[in-house]
Amino acid sequence: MGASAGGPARVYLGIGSNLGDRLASLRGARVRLAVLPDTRLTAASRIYVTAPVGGPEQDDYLNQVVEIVTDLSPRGLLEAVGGVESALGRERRVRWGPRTVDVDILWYHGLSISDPDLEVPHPRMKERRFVLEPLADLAPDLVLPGGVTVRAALDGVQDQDVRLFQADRAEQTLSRSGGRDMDHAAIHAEIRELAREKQAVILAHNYQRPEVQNVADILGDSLNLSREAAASQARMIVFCGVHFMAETAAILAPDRPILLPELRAGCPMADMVDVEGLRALKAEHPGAVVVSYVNTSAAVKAESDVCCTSANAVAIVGSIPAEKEIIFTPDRNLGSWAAKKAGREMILWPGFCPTHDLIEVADVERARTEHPGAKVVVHPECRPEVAEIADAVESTSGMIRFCREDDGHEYLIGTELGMIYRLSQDVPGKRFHPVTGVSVCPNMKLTTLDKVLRALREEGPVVTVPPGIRAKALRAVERMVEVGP
Ligand code: GSY
Repeated sequence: MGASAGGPARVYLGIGSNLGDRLASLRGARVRLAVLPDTRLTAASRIYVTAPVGGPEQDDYLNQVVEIVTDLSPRGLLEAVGGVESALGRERRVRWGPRTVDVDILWYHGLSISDPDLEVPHPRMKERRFVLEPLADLAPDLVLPGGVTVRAALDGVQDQDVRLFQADRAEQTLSRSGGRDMDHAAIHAEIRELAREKQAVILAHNYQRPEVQNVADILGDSLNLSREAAASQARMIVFCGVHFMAETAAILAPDRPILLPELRAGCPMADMVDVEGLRALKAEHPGAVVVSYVNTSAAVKAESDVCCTSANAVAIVGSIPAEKEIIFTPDRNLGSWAAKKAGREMILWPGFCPTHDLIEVADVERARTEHPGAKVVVHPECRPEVAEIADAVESTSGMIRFCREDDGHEYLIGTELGMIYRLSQDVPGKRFHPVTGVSVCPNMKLTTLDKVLRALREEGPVVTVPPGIRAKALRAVERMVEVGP
């Protein structure tokens, strides 16, 4: 358990190296820290070249500070950090002298510990520019013992020799492997650094690759993320998801660039409904209310009366006056589930999500045999006969809530596979299995860490929505919000 009863602890670690391939040692330390149990590496400072403080004549150090968020206790972390040091060839704890790597716990969630082998905050950090300079990259306003901030403490140590490490590290590491097989932790650190420099917020959908989920500031479903985009103070928004999601963010946050790291990441279900076809259906049913799932293009939203999500579809459908006809687009599965729950008949557009529609009753039955006692939780984008035999039908955010609050321990999840990772992170201590391993959305998986880094560097590709369409689409989204969350 971390320091705070309320959640994981934020920790700053100082990494130094002045022996062997110093850059590789820093990278190795970041990689290993990022994969410690119950730990996320959330930021990394720039790297500094620093003259050795104390000891015999020796090479300059490379120094860096990283931020992690961890559930490990201070002692658990100390032990884990020792393991990282030994794995990187740190042989013994010499007080002064060359070392392949040295990892110090500088600050642990504001805790104050004074034991012989563990002192936090680090007792000498206020006097060491090689610590303060990189720490100021991440947390200049962090208050150190004595009430002084990192920024203020730096003023007192300006005489020490500390230079920024000059090489363009991202360029170097990317070109080494052509950008393909670069390790996740290193690129993660580069992304976090650039996001901080550029004041960008990174949003990732629950179906994204685990390493993309790990690098994000905020995770969620498409509408939550778009709302976060609108509420955020960030200068730019990196949307790790598919095209209609970035469009929805652009509808709600038109004043900031919305970057979609992979422009080809589309949604086949959203593409199944087009403006002309919808207009033709509306002409056949004049007076019908058009309810469109957020998984539609901005142009289709602009043709719709009200939007819905998988979490609020039943409420939206139920809010429409009984005498009105309803056209529901584009998902026939979500539509028929919402119609049944709300007790309404609807004209269903014949679209579907190929990833969810692949899940069959036989898959549920097989999974139940393999995991007797596990509860089946499926997404309403699944076929009606699959939803029918499930223990619960929930949106992605609903799945997290359900599995957290439910008294069971094991669940079979019928949705895109990324959700298994999301659930295992958000609902620790319970077991999650996919109903079938085939539920992979190839579009969601197009976004990689390399592409997130490139999007941040190039500040593109940017997704925009023409103002005329945006105004109409916004009206449909706002109507949804008026009905409820
Ligand atoms: O305390 C960490 C190891 N170390 C360092 C260091 O990381 N940087 C600099 N500049 N000098 C150091 N002397 C020691 S010991």
